[in-house]
Formats: sequence, C-alpha cells, structure tokens
Amino acid sequence: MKMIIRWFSGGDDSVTLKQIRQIPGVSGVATMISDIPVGEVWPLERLKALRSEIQEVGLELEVIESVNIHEDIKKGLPSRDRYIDNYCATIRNLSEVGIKCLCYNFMPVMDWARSNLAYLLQDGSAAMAYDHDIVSNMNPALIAKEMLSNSKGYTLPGWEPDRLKLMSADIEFYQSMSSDQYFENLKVFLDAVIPVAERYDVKMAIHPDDPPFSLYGLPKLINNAENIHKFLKLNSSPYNGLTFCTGSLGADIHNDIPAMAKEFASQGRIHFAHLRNIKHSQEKVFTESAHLSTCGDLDMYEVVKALHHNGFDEYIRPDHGRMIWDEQARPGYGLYDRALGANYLLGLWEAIDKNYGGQI
Ligand code: DNO
Repeated sequence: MKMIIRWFSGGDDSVTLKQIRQIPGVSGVATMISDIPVGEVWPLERLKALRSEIQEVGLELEVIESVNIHEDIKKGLPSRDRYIDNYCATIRNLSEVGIKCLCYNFMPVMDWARSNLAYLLQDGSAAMAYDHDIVSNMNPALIAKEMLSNSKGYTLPGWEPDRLKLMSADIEFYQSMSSDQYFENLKVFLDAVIPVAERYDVKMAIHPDDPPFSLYGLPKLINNAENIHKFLKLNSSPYNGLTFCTGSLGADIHNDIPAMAKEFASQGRIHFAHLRNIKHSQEKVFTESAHLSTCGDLDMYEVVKALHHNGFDEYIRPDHGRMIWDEQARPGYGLYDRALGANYLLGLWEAIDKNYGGQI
C-alpha cells in the first residue's frame, strides 16, 4: 500500500510539495495538469516536467486524478471517437512517465456538489457540508456561483469555468437519457480505453458519484453496490476498476462501506482508495468530518481492515480535510487535516498489519 496526497500542480495550490514531503509515511502525490482543454491529448513533455518537479523534492508522481472525460463521450455523440482516441493517446503518455493508476469520473455535467464549502463545526473548524433539499432546490447556476465564490480563488476540480459555461444546456441534454443509455455510453468508452490501459499497464479507477443521489434529473451510475456490480461487468478486465471513495459512497446511509471494501478489494478491482469520514444529522444531510471513526459515521478501522485483509496493495489517500488552525486553502484540500488523516490511516494500517500479519 502506498499513502499519497492530492496536490494541484501549476501553482494552483496553497500546499507545497516540500510540505507534503515532510508528512511522515507519504511517498507521493495524485495530481493533474489543469490547463489542458478537456478532450485534448496530454503532451509527454508536460508530463515529464511535472514528474521532474515532483521528484526534485523527493516525492513520486503516482496517480493522475483526473483526466476529465469530454462531455461528448458521456453524451454518446458521434464526435466522441476523436475524444476517445485522444484519451487513449493520453494513457500511453501517462505510462511513459510511470503512471500506474488513472482516477477519472463519468458524472454528467458536474463533478461533486456541496451546499456549503465552509460549514462551521462545533470545534471551530470548517468543513464542507451537504443538504440534499437545499442543493435540489437550488438552481444549478446558483450552486455553481456558490462553489466558485467560496473557493478562495482556487479552481475547484470538477467546477472548471469552461465546464460551467455549458452547464444549463448540458443538464437539459441529459433529461431524456435513461441510466441504461448512460451505462451504454460508458461501455463504449471502456471497451475502447481498457485494452489500451492493459497494454500500457495503467489501471483505470472510476470515482463514484458524489453525492450518490440523482440531482437535476441527471443519470447516476456509480453510487451503490448494485450499480458497481453492473459497472464492473461492463468490462471484466482487472484494469477496469474503482476509486473507492468512502465519503462519496458513505453519503448514502444504506451503503455498507466495509462490506463494499471487502467485496471489491477481494476481486482486485479497487486501485485507489479515498478515505474520509462524514457525519449525518439526517438522511442526505451531512458534514464532512475529521478522518477518525469517532468523528463520523464510518468505522475507518473496519474499512482499512477490509482493504488490508482482502489483498489491497494499491494507493490510499486521505480525502477532504477540514480547515483547521486558521489555514487558508482550497476547500477540502488544506495541509493540516489531511496530514492528520494520512497519519491516522497509516497508524490503523500498521496496527492491523502487525496484529494480523501480512505486508505493508
Ligand atoms: C473532489 C474529488 C473529485 C474527484 C473526481 C475524480 O474533491 O474527489 O473531484 O477527484 O471525481 O475524477
């Protein structure tokens, strides 16, 4: 298992690589290049420069999170072929710089959504929060405005300005698309890309829908065990796998997260784990919390044990952290709480490993 941290390249992060290098047990980063237009090939030279920048401080470029998928692929438009070819060319370039895992999502229109990016918790820290009624009753354009105006000047992944320009038209487009059709569009993408991922030894790790409930009539795919079974069957290659995000899947209180970790890790289909905790005040209303089991609804010991006991030997990263100690950073992606999270998770892993045998 390798513990890594998400870092935003191109000067778009308050957290530096040097700081990440000083978090004990963290050996590398998950990152992306955000100024390449979605759908275009990621140039090898840019990737090599990125790798050098990271290696210079003694870290490794481990995972790309994410190469976004052009909306034409998700919509199943004839123009998708060119974008799929470009995606395959990007995978080849990623393999040239040693990337073994690519995290992506197939959420229509937008990536994750929250109703509040800085909800004040009792201890004085601030965390991202979600209230389904608030989000569903908000005009999507208003949500976009909220997300952007509270992002402290950083680009929020999944809320890139280019994507937002087309938001209303795109939401309209999907109103008549069934989940079955959407799964079919995903299958076309997978059947083209997975053989390339196999050839170049880059494991594809789809991120679950966040939140895992339908919003604005948009189809949802990766939101519970049943749909994940369906997804894994679309293409049975082990290179067609998951980013197992406990906070996204855990937002549906009916999802049994340790059981899902056990099942999908034992099948060798989890390539990347995003481990974070959330606390519900009622169904579909939650705040993100510190990583500890005692701080949220998810039993992180059981989750880590399920991964450990079922042969998981891939990447873990702590996920969204709270803003603590007066840190000013991109919501969810400050240094301090994620560093605490990483070390808590490493502690769990070591204790489980020493108690039950096996390898770290
Ligand atoms: C949010 C992240 C997501 C994730 C993408 C993966 O903070 O978890 O933006 O990176 O969905 O493609």
